[in-house]
Amino acid sequence: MFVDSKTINAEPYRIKAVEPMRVTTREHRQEALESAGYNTFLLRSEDVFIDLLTDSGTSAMSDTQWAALMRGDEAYAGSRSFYALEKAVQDVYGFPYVVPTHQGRGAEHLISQILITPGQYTPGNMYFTTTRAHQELAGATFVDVINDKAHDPTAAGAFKGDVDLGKLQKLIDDVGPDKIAYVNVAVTVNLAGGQPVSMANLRAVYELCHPLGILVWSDATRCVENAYFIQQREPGYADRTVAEILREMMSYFDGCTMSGKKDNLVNIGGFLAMRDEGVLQKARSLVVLFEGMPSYGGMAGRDMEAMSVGIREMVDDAYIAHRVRQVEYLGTLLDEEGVPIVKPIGGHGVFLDARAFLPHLEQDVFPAQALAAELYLDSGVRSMERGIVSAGRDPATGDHRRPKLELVRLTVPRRVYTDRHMEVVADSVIRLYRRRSEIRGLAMVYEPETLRFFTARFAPLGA
Ligand code: PM9
Repeated sequence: MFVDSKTINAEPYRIKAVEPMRVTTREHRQEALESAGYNTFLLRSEDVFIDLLTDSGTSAMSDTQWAALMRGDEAYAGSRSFYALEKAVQDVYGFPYVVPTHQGRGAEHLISQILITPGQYTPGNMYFTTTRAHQELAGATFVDVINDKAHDPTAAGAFKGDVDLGKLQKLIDDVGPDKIAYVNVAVTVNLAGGQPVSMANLRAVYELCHPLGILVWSDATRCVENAYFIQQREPGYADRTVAEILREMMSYFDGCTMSGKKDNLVNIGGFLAMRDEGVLQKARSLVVLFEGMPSYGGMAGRDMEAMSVGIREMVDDAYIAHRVRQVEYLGTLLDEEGVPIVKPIGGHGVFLDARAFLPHLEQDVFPAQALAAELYLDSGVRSMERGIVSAGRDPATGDHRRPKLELVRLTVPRRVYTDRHMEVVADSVIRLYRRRSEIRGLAMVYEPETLRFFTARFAPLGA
């Protein structure tokens, strides 16, 4: 029988090794949740059934990547594996210079230290936790210049990650180009629900900034998913390969930071890539201080080797189409039952709109955190809060930042789970939605100073 690969989203790979998962009882999960302080980050993974905490470092590597590990050159300096990585980045992203880092935030740290003079501004299309933290550490003030639709979970739009050129222009007029350290454009936008940026918008940002001498950098962490959305949605790109689209996207940037743990299909690693030799020299002197030699930057040779293979695999059209369509499948199952989710469905996960899911809970009792805890309790599915807890506190006022988006992210790891797992997840979320009025808020009982979402602890509020 003819099988139509456009309607049946079959995995474009066979499974060669399996990792058993543990089904637990509700009593066991209750205990585990209490000892984790109702924070899904603090659960032990062996207590989790389906782990949708993150798509970061959770990908399944291919047989070619596992084979590449054995080719890893662990020389302290001048490793062959570095040159394999450098060549892959040059070929696929188009940047001539590469500095490896242990993961994405290592690259964010270096570029923030290099490009920011204290007192400057770093506009971006919505904040990301680690990115903003490093910008603030270097003395910058982040300014959100994403279009308004991105803050509205129900607004339609093919490219809800687009920069609002009016907002960016206004900031430039208000503070002057010299006060802008660089513009940081994330593709896709994680905290907006994995929403993509259009090619037209990337081009327009570049055309606005370059004549003024303002640098434009990219957080390219999920740029392949973004390229796929451009192929599917933007006029003129349907016949272009994802690889071609990605090269064009990157041509509008002076450089990028990259968490290799996502698109690059590896479990650890990252890099900084750029066109300017001056920035390269500064990055090389800083990387020695914070990460390691410029030819390994905190990564083992074997990890650089596997990453160089992952960079080439990630632009396979069949792979990326399957990956994004699997996320869409999960979102559609929920949407069909009326569960409020961020729409359109993004590239790396489905985001539950906790405000609409739990309208009886004020944002200060952490509805998304409470929903993530409840989902774990119901089925052992682990998700992540992306709302008031993740947003942290305003350094100037000390008060909570209260983002419009109060979300629970169901993040789908790459090449790991099947559609049957997606059905189990959807089933549990739908069950919770039907008894949503019973879900209670939380109180924060321990709050660390930075990036509090990783280690904060909570307790349930009384009935
Ligand atoms: N993202 C995520 O789960 C990892 C944990 S949350 C801090 O989504 C972007 C867009 C990311 C990202 C990590 C990083 C940092 C930068 N930009 O985790 O340091 O989504 O490799 O990358 C996580 P590293």
